[in-house]
Amino acid sequence: MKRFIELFILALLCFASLPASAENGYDLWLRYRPVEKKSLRNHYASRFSKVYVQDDLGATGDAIKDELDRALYSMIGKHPEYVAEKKDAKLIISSGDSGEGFSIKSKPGTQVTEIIGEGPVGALYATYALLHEMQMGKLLDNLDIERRPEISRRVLNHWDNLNGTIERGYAGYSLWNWERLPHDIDPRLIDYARANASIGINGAVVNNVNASARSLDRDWLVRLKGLADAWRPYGIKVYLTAKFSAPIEIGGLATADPKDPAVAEWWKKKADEIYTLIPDFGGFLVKANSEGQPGPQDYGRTHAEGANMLAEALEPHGGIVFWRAFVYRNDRNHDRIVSSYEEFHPLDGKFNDNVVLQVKNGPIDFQPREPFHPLFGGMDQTSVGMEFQITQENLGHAGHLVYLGKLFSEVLLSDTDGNGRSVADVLKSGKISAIAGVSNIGSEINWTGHPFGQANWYSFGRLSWNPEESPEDIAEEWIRLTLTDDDQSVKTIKDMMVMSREAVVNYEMPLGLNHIMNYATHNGPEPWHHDPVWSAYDYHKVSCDSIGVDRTLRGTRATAQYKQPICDKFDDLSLCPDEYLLWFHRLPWDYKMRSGRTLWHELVYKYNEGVNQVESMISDWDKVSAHIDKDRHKRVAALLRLQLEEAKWWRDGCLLFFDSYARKGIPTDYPQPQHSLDYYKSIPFPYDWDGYYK
Ligand code: GCW
Repeated sequence: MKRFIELFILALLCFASLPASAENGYDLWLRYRPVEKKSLRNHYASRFSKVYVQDDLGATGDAIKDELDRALYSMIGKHPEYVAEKKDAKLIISSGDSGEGFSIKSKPGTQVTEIIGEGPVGALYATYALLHEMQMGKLLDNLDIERRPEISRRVLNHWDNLNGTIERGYAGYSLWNWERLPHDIDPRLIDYARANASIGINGAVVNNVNASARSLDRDWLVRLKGLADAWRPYGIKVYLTAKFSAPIEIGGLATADPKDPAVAEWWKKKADEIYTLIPDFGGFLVKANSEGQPGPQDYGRTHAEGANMLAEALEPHGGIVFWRAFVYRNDRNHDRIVSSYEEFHPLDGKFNDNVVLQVKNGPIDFQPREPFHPLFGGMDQTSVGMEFQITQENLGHAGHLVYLGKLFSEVLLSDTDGNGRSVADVLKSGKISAIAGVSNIGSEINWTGHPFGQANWYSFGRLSWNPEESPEDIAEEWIRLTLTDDDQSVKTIKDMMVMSREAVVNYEMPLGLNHIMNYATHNGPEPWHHDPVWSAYDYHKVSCDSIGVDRTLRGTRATAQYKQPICDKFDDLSLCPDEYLLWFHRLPWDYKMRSGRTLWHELVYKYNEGVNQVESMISDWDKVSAHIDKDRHKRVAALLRLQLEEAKWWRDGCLLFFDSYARKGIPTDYPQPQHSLDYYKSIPFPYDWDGYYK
């Protein structure tokens, strides 16, 4: 009988080693695929045969065991046996009182592996790291791993509304089942926590920055406690957005003036109430005086005065305030790019210690490529945190394959002062170091809509832990964990991913162009948008002889916001990299580029290069079909075809539009648009619910 069971398990394992015919992507990078090689299976089986987990690790200890159970059963068909004594164990897991760092060491000459976490969560992170080694097919003989996160707050920002919709979310509805919380913890909430813990994410702001004051009502706080309790074992703290006018809206006060003692008192009481329910509540994220949100300036107070009032309420409990720097004047005659620095730079040194200024990666708004925001390196006495956007608001939504690890890394490694002080160094040097990513997940079965959107969540977590990691290596690991282990396919897919970010820049907004997407949906080209309130013309300023915005010292002086020699690098045309050319400079159509082409010709070249890159992604994806499960292969193939169609829409719409000014014509050795400019202008924008589906 025993032999029969063994054969049966073996047959199952062999069967499982073929690309599965149906994978829906739900398991993310935690698929724990069966180990095919018998010798490796035996190697793992002996190393995990007896496991000691220090018994005071609490609920985190249970989470560790749960993960080991799942992973080992799935990978080698066996559950570990837990033993009470260290001396009997092959795997020893213990930890100190607190902290996220850990070590994993093989004991020389034995089959014993020892994990030591600084705290229980460190031990959990180590467990994921050990399972990661196994998923990558490594032997566990010579492990000598020591890790500690470089940035302390690694947080997802969910722009989830209380009614379940998600602002700029393209993967379904919110996962928070408020109506049944705190009683019913949907298993997805635990899988969400597992996924985050496996990549070191340790916080979640659960509601939209365009906030509803109601989320601070006791009603909601009680529900929030359900999430906090469920996620605590995984090291994830909950945060809330705080609407500045809440004292009026739900507190019954006549004002929200931060200098009014009754207002400050209201926030103090609110903080006390929250911490009674959730003792480790992370704090508040605030969008103030931005895009119509209320804020301290409504009362003639500064951002610092507003932030500090909230910070004082949270401080006795150890909470912090993320105060967003995303502000701009609603004035078309004022260059939006310079607004946020102008507003916040004078406030350097005025924020309390438990305030982090949360700054978007670039000075406009999550464009396919932006130079780093000059507040990184420009606020030496303030903790400055990063805000990336994982959801692809301006990069094809969940319809386009765009690997953002490249974008994140490009920004994090940008030199802020010519001496190699990178944006990542700036983040790390804050009293509180912090990095946030606007999440791309929702209720879709595979979490992110596009199967490759998972790689963006994954790479955000990995780079938050260690901003210096190579995005190429991260991509490769994600592919091996998530899609396939076939070496040739891994290489092909990795090349596609690495190129994909450049592709979207090329077919949407090359050479530093920006903000020329559709006004409402932010998907699809609309460089022609022009109305009294908002105009794409302010961002490209196209005319018959030139294009681009002069943001040099002779123009809007955006370059002056950077330290030297970075200022010169952007300001001096002979130094400015091509990718930021039209961001900082206004140039004639016949301007000679480094390539030898004219500016107009270069634009044609770049838009076409983007389309060609998507075409080559399609043929590359075709090549790996034998090594990817059918369902996911088919879905990505279909999405790539959509991406190609939309890339051509961008290329042809933008080139025809710009040429209606330049009047140069598209050189005959490039594909010619199939339709007129009017046709491209008339294409309805997907997701424009109001305009299209009414
Ligand atoms: O890019 C813009 C988005 C808004 C968003 C805003 C912000 C949450 O289009 O949807 O609002 O940025 O970051 O506050």
